[in-house]
Amino acid sequence: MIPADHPRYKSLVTRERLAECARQGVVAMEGLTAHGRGEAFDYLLGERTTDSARLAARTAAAMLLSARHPVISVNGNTAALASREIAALQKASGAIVEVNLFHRTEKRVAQIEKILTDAGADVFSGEAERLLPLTHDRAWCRRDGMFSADVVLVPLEDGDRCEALVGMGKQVIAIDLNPLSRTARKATLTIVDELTRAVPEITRACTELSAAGPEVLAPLLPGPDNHYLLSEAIGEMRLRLSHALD
Ligand code: PTJ
Repeated sequence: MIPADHPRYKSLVTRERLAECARQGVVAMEGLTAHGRGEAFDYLLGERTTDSARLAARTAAAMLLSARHPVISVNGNTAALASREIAALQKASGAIVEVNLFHRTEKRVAQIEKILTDAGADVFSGEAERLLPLTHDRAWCRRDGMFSADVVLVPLEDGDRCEALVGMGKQVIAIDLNPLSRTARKATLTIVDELTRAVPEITRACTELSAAGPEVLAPLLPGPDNHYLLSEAIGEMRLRLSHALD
């Protein structure tokens, strides 16, 4: 039992949720180490959404709303931490939600699809094929889902698939707390922010931009250069480190 007045309450509850989901097999054991890496970078960011991440989230919203066939890719960590937030983003953006796993088993795919459905998402399931140019199991996706997408949102990605999707001519939006990762550098647009802060931020922007009408979308695209967004995130971290002991 984690006491609600613990100074690291949110972080500890999040870990507890991930550990429980790992015991059930929803989160891969490797997903726990991936989370730990994310936490370390979030410390450096001050565990808050920065101005550059907010700009990236708004651009991501414009990309999703302007897309012909937008897809949100979901893995174990994302389902464990943000399934309700993903369902809300789907409603606001009109994107397809599809499960895509690095440590893929049919059992995990079914478990994650159920978590998403229970949270209110309309999950694109059905026959998966080995369609992406990758030697690992992230190659499995649906022909009318991710394979046909023009814009793909990939929270907590591995760099390989991000690179493969970009190589296929798709626009890739990554959410990754590590601005140095291959994913962050290979994506079309990277939101350097924590998943559970970034997804609602994109949803808010989708709702606001949809209400404002299509003429407001065009000036937001193609949006800031990804290199600029990463250097702003690194700058924030450097600044916090330089004042760490003040
Ligand atoms: O569920 P599966 O089988 O698809 O596997 C998922 C993992 C996460 C194990 C797989 O995609 C993986 O190995 O990912 P990586 O290569 O470790 O990359 C994960 C990235 O996400 C790292 O750069 C972390 O810094 C970042 N990260 C971790 N937790 C968060 C995060 N970024 C945003 N929000 C988080 N909560």
